[in-house]
Amino acid sequence: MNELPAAAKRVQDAANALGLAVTVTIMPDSTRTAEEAAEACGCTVGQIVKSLIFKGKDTDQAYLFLVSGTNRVNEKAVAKTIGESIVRPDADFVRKATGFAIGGIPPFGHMVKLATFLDADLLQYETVWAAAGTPRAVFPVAPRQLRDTLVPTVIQVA
Ligand code: 5CA
Repeated sequence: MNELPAAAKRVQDAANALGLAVTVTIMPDSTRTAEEAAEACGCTVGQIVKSLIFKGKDTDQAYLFLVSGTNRVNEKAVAKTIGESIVRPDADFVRKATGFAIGGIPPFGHMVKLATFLDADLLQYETVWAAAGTPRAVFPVAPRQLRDTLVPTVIQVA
């Protein structure tokens, strides 16, 4: 078994603790953006899970959105679902809320359990790929498995 970088190992350990049977892989090329990840994983951009952190405008609470690589979160529409306006935080807020740097934010294994929303569009795929702690670490997973493990709020984000 190959040695994983510390941040990727934390994601693998978190998956194991959740009982989610996935294997974190280090790619030879960058998976920092959804486009790069799709290229590296040999899948479509839609099959890439973007793990996006938003910040509640009133509460400063961190919200995690697991979004298909081809979708953009409609912040106004989503505000209605969660009950407050959301804004994109800076990289520092993201690092503090998750314990990971942008480009490698995983869908779980954060410092604290985050309120989590899953893009319903991801559920159409057999397999999707998510970031696993570093800008070259990823894992494939059945989106239904991700949903059943994390029990997120499934929403239409776009
Ligand atoms: N590893 C890839 C594919 S899984 C990945 O993590 N993609 S991502 O989309 O989930 O993460 C990058 C996201 O971070 C982008 O959507 C981008 O909008 C956001 N981002 C990039 N730079 C900043 C920044 N300085 N502050 C806040 N958000 C940022």
